Amino acid sequence: MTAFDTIVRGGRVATAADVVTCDIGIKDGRVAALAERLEDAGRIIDAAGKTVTPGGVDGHCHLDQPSTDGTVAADDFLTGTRSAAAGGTTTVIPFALQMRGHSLHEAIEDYHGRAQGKALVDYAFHLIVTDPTPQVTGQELPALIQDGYSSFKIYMTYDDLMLNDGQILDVLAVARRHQGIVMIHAENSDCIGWLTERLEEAGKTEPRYHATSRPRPVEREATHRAITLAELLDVPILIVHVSAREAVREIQRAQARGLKIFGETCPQYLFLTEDDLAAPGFEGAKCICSPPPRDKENQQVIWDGLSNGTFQVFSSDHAPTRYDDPKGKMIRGTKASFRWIPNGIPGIETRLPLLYSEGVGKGRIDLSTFVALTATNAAKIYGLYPRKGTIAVGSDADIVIWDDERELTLTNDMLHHNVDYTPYEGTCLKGWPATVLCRGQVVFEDGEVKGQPGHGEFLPCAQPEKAVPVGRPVTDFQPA
Ligand code: DUC
Ligand code: ZN
Ligand code: ZN
Repeated sequence: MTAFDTIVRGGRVATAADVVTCDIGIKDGRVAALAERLEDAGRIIDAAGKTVTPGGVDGHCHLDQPSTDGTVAADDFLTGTRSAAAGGTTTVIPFALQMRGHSLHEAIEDYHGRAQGKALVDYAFHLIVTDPTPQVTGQELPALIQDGYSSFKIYMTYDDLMLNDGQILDVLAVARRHQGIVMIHAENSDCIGWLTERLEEAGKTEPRYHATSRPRPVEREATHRAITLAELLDVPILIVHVSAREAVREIQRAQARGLKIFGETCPQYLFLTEDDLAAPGFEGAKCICSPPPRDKENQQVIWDGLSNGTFQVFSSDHAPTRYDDPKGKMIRGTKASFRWIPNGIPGIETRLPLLYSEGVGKGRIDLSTFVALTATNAAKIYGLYPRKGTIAVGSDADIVIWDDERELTLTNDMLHHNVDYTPYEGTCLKGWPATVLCRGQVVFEDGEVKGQPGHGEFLPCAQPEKAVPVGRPVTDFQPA
């Protein structure tokens, strides 16, 4: 019997707090020791000169999620978690969607079935609440929070998902009373509907008009309203996939007033613009997501929000539909109005490498901020910390060893999802995961997925950690 199953030797080990050079001793899937030098293991992985970070926690992705328009999600729990592992993500938190007229328990049961035996990495579930009946808010939700489903997303847009303000307050009240965390998709539905009709009347139906139909004030208004509702009940919320600079300012203003408002953003708002939706022919459909990508100046505001503490979480919002597929982006043909094109882009595998290369590599954020944004804060907010999101004695041995010197041009061929494109095709990056461990097992190594379907375990989520920092002084914040 060896003291350790595996030792990761001599890496530059980064957590959200520190960067130290040390050995990591792994036993029974957990970190058993951190020390200058450890001996006696079945396997030694040489990480000398390499950066070592906690496995990523993707706090927002959609896997095998049914939709009401007939489109089919391209990734299920097998292909989605295979892609996650290859990109350094060892915990995913997709959504169990409540269909209107159905219970939350039905959604949970359905999702466990979808994940069972398929996942290569660990997973938890957020709920999507679309029908907050008295039974749901009075009984189901409080019980589910206790059972490990402590986060729930609600929508302010999409006809089949959205809640009105009274319903949002009902859900926020449950979160306050039972210490759940509500994630809010903030866009003003009526404005989008009105603008969409005007655009269609004018014959402006190509993919690029998706962005025109969801301009930045539409996001700002809903963000402001969501914050107001949370303030009324004095309850923390997390605004998901923040894209517009005006929404960023609303969050900063709220944080500066001492409100516990968390912000999440995604790679698409750093690397894409609305011009990508204007690609020739129907190609712009590949980059349709909501909220839409904005302009170049806006990208800088999102970078600033990552470095100055406005955003706590950097997620993929991986929402995979194939492009050249009658059940995908082309469901209504290439002449259909933008309104019918399924929203969402793939990104579960590219999330970490994009931020590592362009954020850490280019000096926009430091390594500990990278770890906080991609792993630690999501683990804290969703009640998985310190089991997930850090490298500490007792934590799961979820570890990424980076090949810091690898230079590559991203192509869809090298990715492991089941989508026929990546919006980041041709992007030049430096740094890619060399070895990825999930609970001590190698799930990705030397460009090959080594993980086994079924290795991934379901993780019940505790109530959110209160210790996630928000409202740090924002240096570029100017009160309007
Ligand atoms: N927007 C969402 O709200 N969900 C999935 C994809 C998208 O673009
Ligand atoms: Zn959303
Ligand atoms: Zn989403």
